[in-house]
Amino acid sequence: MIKLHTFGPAFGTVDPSPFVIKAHVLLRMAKASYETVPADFRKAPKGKFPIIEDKGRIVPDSTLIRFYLEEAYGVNFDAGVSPEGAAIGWAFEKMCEDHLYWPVVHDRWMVDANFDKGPRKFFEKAPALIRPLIIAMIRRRVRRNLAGQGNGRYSPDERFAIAARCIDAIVERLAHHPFIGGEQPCGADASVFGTIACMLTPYFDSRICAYVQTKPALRAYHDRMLALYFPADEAQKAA
Ligand SMILES: N[C@@H](CCC(=O)N[C@@H](CS)C(=O)NCC(=O)O)C(=O)O
Repeated sequence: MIKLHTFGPAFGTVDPSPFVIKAHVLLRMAKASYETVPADFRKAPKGKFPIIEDKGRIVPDSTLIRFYLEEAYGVNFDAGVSPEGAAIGWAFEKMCEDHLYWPVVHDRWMVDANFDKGPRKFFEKAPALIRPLIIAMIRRRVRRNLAGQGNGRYSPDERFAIAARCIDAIVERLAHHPFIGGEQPCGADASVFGTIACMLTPYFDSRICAYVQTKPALRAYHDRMLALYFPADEAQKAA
């Protein structure tokens, strides 16, 4: 059985990482049987998650996991949409991963109150004596990553304005289609859903997430995806 390395569930979502949520959805779209195991950094060749283990192979990176499932299991994630829908979906996916992801990282890691109730929990198992050092080191690394990517160099208003434009683009697309590629879910929905799920959780105080939470279309999209791929969670929500 495929093993998916995860961090979650945490902070009101299936996983704190949108990329791990994406991998969950891809595996469910592929109807693969899989189990989750706690993220093991010693096994992560790129030092990031998700990774999957399958038949003695380790596959890192959510997009490479998709490619692997396509190749090894003959899954066509985009069978339900047109080539144009798949292309548009791909562009939205990469907008989510390479842009919208970063303000979320910023707000969780750089805002002290959010960090204290969120990512700080990841370090609870570190030895108490060196825990503050590890936390300071990792937070410095995240700050460097944010600056390297560029998002960390924006003022709060700039960061919000650009992210809000991305959110508006998703809302506009979903005003015309129930899913990002068209009438049926496609591979990109795994990623867009993961991003939106991480922004809909009210757990963190974040201006851009609060903006997402004002968009009924995004809540409806999230719930459609949840009903399709996480029916048990959907039932819990309704209860
Ligand atoms: N391109 C990667 C990105 C994955 C990624 O950034 N994962 C983050 C969690 S959201 C991670 O594992 N970070 C751990 C670290 O950087 O130490 C993918 O699509 O899987």
